[in-house]
Amino acid sequence: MPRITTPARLLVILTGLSSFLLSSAQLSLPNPPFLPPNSSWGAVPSSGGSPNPQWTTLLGDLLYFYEAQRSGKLPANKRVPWRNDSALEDGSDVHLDLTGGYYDAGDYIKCTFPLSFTLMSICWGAIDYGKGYDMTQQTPYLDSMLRWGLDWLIKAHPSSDTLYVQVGDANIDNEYWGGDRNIPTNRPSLVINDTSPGTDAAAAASAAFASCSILYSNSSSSTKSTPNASLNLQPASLQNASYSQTLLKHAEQLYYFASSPSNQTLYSTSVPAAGEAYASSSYYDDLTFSALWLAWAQKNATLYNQAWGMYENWGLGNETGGLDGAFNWDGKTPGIPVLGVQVAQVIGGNGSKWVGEAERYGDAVVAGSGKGYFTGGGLLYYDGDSDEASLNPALNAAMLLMRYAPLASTSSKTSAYLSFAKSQVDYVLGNNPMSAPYVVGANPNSPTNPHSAMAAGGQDITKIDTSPPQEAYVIYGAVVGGPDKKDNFWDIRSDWPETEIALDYNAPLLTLVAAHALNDTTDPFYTSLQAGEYAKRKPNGHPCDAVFSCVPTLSETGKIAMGVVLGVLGLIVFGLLGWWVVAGRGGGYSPPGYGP
Ligand SMILES: *[C@@H]1O[C@H](CO)[C@@H](O)[C@H](O)[C@H]1NC(C)=O
Ligand SMILES: *[C@@H]1O[C@H](CO)[C@@H](O)[C@H](O)[C@H]1NC(C)=O
Ligand SMILES: *[C@@H]1O[C@H](CO)[C@@H](O)[C@H](O)[C@H]1NC(C)=O
Ligand SMILES: *[C@@H]1O[C@H](CO)[C@@H](O)[C@H](O)[C@H]1NC(C)=O
Ligand SMILES: *[C@@H]1O[C@H](CO)[C@@H](O)[C@H](O)[C@H]1NC(C)=O
Ligand SMILES: *[C@@H]1O[C@H](CO)[C@@H](O)[C@H](O)[C@H]1NC(C)=O
Ligand SMILES: *[C@@H]1O[C@H](CO)[C@@H](O)[C@H](O)[C@H]1NC(C)=O
Ligand SMILES: *[C@@H]1O[C@H](CO)[C@@H](O)[C@H](O)[C@H]1NC(C)=O
Ligand SMILES: *[C@@H]1O[C@H](CO)[C@@H](O)[C@H](O)[C@H]1NC(C)=O
Ligand SMILES: *[C@@H]1O[C@H](CO)[C@@H](O)[C@H](O)[C@H]1NC(C)=O
Ligand SMILES: CC(=O)N[C@H]1CO[C@H](CO)[C@@H](O)[C@@H]1O
Repeated sequence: MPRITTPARLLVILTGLSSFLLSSAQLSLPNPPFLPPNSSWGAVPSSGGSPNPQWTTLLGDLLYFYEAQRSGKLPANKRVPWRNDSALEDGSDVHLDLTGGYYDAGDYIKCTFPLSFTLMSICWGAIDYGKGYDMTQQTPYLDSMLRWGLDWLIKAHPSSDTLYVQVGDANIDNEYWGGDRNIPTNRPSLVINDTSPGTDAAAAASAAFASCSILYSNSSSSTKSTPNASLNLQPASLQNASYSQTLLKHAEQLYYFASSPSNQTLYSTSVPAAGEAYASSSYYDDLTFSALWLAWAQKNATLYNQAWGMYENWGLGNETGGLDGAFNWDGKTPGIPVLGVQVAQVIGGNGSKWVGEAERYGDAVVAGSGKGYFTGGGLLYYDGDSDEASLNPALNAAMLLMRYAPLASTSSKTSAYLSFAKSQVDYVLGNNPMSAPYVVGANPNSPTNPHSAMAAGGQDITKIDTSPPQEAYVIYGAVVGGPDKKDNFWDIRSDWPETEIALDYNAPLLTLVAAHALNDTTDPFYTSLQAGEYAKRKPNGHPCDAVFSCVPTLSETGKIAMGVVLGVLGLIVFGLLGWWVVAGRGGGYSPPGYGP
């Protein structure tokens, strides 16, 4: 620890004071602060009540995670004791202040595209389930979380057609495994602009600004989007009209930048280095989604109608349009009709076409008949999208259908959507074949090896799993990637597809938990899980995924089993051949299993 001289002390006090003054623009934070209790607390059933103390704590933990991910100069009243100021030079390469914001995941890059999705998702949830934040006294932390992201996004958008899409180099970053005091300083600032445009990134940032602008506006007139007042859907109490206007201005500029006809291209095409971490596969979904958000923020019927036109012209409801796929930072299509129904109600438009699309999506999800299907343990799984971070597509679908449920055309759809949403939340909170709640620090069976360079406390990238044997810090409230498609989870620190943590992983659970906090007196599933349950079920070895390849090595028993299978197959083939000869079929021959 360096000796602090008196002038330096004064500087520390002054900096502390200025960050106090800055933070006074937001809601004042509770004193004493909310701090996560240790994991033992999550194994003690509560006595219920409203709000239920276990849901209250979980909501607090999920927000606390974002505080652990903060970049830049941290305020004097920071709650995560093991975090330090970091990346204080960000933006210096382009003579801008791009310090602040959030580290994306278990590493130290800052990525605008998934951050935008995260902020949009959280603001959407807080517009509708805001009472959950209010009742649990978490609204000041929600405000602080959102402003830490939005204030950075404002800095990243210094003029109408300029948006910084990434700070840091994914390749340099991938080679660094260590704490927040020695982050490699070569952190380029990557930008889109008129000559180097990015429709998807600009539209996604516009959606973040627009949705949060609605949340911050005095929205009693903006958010009347539920037919049923007893559902208690209302925004969190953090309104600030001038902040809302600022956010709206950024949303408008970015939407017009994104939708300018001559500037439509993927940001990963214009700025390939930024695409290495989060390249999106299409910008049609982003543009349509952001048109709806801006239509809501501006109460703009013209834009609302244009959004339907985009949806149709670009075939977003068609087979390749993404409606039967996952909702996430890349695929926004499933969110579009759900939002469309809400916007129709706010601006008095005809939402019946959106209702049809939303229910086509919702019915396929609950039946497992779209691209998503259910694992043996009951998790919604999309091959491809779920192979890395399996919980995220499931939670995003649950969030969408919970929100849509009260707007559904029949009460049986309402209850099917709600029970689907509950099943996914229960799974994530421990009602799964591993008996593992996938939120760090929530219960003794929670993961203890999240892939987070800053929480791990290691310095040696070749010894991620063993150095140190136990992670240095508990990154409370972090949702990990999740199990494989057989519901197996290994809790291996280097295995980022299963154990990494990320801004967008927490977002849908935050909304789902806010809804439980306002409306569920019974505990989250995990209070029924006592220490040692996961240890009993933890599989041996390692998963087969992007980190661990599984070249088949046959054990003796495996060879015997294979011999039996081959023998049986041989008999079947032999029998079929005989049948084929007897039946006098000619033409080609497809071995069993290779037919159309
Ligand atoms: C509203 O937000 C702005 C911008 O952050 C801030 O300057 C102002 O103090 C806030 N107003 C209130 C009443 O909190
Ligand atoms: C967890 O916290 C409780 C109460 O604060 C304390 O009694 C217990 O020893 C702690 N357990 C662990 C494992 O730190
Ligand atoms: C923050 O700094 C302290 C020393 O002041 C150090 O012990 C800790 O590990 C640092 N945190 C991280 C995440 O590197
Ligand atoms: C856009 O950004 C690129 C760097 O990525 C820069 O070379 C170019 O001059 C910028 N164009 C404008 C119009 O600012
Ligand atoms: C919001 O508007 C309602 C009436 O529509 C008013 O009663 C309330 O005071 C306003 N709140 C704020 C924070 O402006
Ligand atoms: C409103 O929702 C509540 C709770 O789900 C339900 O009991 C009630 O019947 C609903 N009312 C209408 C008019 O849909
Ligand atoms: C609250 O819970 C009840 C019973 O589970 C459910 O019918 C109702 O729709 C829920 N309300 C919200 C806003 O989710
Ligand atoms: C509504 O959207 C249209 C189309 O983008 C735009 O031309 C118009 O200025 C917007 N109206 C308002 C009030 O913002
Ligand atoms: C989407 O499907 C509709 C009807 O099935 C068809 O008319 C339209 O051409 C398709 N759009 C695209 C972009 O494929
Ligand atoms: C809404 O649109 C649908 C078809 O798109 C139409 O059948 C229905 O009559 C319209 N409803 C109203 C109230 O205009
Ligand atoms: C690459 C490209 O077409 N850039 C254009 C984007 O739009 C602005 C006007 O809005 C033009 O000036 C750029 O040439």
